Amino acid sequence: MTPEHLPSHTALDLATGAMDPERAVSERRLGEMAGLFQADVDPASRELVYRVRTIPAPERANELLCATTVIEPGDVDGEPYMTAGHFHAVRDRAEVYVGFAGDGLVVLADARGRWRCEPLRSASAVYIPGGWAHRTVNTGAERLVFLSTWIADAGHDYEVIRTHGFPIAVMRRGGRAEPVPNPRYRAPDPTA
Ligand code: S6P
Ligand code: ZN
Repeated sequence: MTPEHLPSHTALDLATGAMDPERAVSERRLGEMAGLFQADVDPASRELVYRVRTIPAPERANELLCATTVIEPGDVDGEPYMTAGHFHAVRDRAEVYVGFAGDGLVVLADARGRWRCEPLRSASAVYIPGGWAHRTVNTGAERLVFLSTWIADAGHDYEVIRTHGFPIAVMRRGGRAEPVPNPRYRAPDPTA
């Protein structure tokens, strides 16, 4: 029999993404992101790029997972700090992001190579349809904080993004962050 999942409450700190009660936190350091930025990064770098806190739920299609992400301000040779980016392992699983603080962009791409860039900031929501890979970029000078909620059996496929990249990269040019073509992008096989 499926175990019962009971209601719960979590207080959210909109400025920091912290949760009460505190939840499992995962951290991504710059060195672990070598190969994702346009420029080389020191694989030994322990600099914090982002932190994710997730409210636990059974990873079933009838449940929702929910997490806060906090991306630090910073950049690698003009490319702002960002998340690794992923497709959902179950490709058709959708997701919603709600911005709490800071300024950012969500870069989205599908297996056909179509892409979009949607703004993410306080009081904005970005809808991520199934089949669209997503990466969040902190284009501001402060922390970017947002909430995400997604179908709990979605899982994460980081490998396609690590090996193929996104069609565009976000770069700072003349004081503003904008999408530019990614010369290293390789379109994934949509039939795979
Ligand atoms: C999960 C959702 C977010 C990201 C988080 C970190 O489906 O999209 O919670 O996991 O923003 O990004 P990434 O690409 O490292 O998972
Ligand atoms: Zn996701």
